[in-house]
Amino acid sequence: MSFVTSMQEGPILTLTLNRPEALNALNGQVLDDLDAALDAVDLDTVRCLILTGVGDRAFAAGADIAAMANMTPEEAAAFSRRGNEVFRRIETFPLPTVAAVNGYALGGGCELAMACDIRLCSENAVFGQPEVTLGITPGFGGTQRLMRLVGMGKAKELIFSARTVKAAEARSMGLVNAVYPPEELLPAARKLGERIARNAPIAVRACKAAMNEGIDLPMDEAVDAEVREFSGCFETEDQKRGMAGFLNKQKNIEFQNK
Ligand code: CO8
Repeated sequence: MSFVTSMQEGPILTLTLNRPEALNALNGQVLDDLDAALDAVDLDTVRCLILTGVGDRAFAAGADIAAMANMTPEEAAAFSRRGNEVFRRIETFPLPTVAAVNGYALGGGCELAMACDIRLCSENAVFGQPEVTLGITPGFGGTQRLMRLVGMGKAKELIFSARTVKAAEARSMGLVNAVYPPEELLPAARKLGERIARNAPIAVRACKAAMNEGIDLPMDEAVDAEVREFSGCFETEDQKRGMAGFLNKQKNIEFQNK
């Protein structure tokens, strides 16, 4: 029995955290199941991953506090490393990822959403890094990704104060891209996924790689990453298909992922 369910509809694969009794809190098993679900992704047919939580209360209410309560510093380091490893795998996964945040995204839940490329949320979503109320720091990337997304000053305010933010404020600070009524969240995420899926898959992956790499580099090196990814597209059939299609005034070009 896995804590993560996978469902593929056409080019969209939805991974759903499925531990409702603990508001999808992340323990070692959930992290392993998420990792295994990524292992099983068919990169030939899937064009976009959606990550969400089961039910309408939580995306994930954090790392599992019961599992962490009696950890030694060594065990805590191993748990933090494992979470960071899986979340970094999501961040660098060779497909675009959309977090559909359907309720609480606290602590590790907020960190999981931030490891995705794009965040959409429902009107009842609540984001935050409440770790300091538990006597710990964020440990699955929160001290690093929140400031990259919303700026250092806002990130420090939220992490030091442990203040949670509702959907509208999360949107206004750029933590999420759009807010939907709960029943419209997954359809909106799928619609975005389908729109992405219509584009040349290798080019989309190359954009992700260039952007992920460039954000941590000085601009002169960052543009080198762009040159590499851009020129690499010219080895693909899809570049020829896309440009010939434009020149021939062809509509709805079907890309081959080649
Ligand atoms: N861990 C374990 N169990 C949880 C968690 C959690 N993070 N969140 C909720 N649950 C459980 C509750 O214990 C409860 O279980 P039970 O029914 O057996 O008592 C069940 O889920 C339902 O929760 P509530 O009854 O509390 O539901 P409410 O609607 O009253 O409240 C809240 C919802 C506000 C989300 C509340 O559950 C809450 O505050 N949860 C904890 C939020 C939090 O502090 N998250 C941060 C955790 S720390 C973290 O994520 C650090 C990540 C880095 C780790 C580094 C490793 C070393």
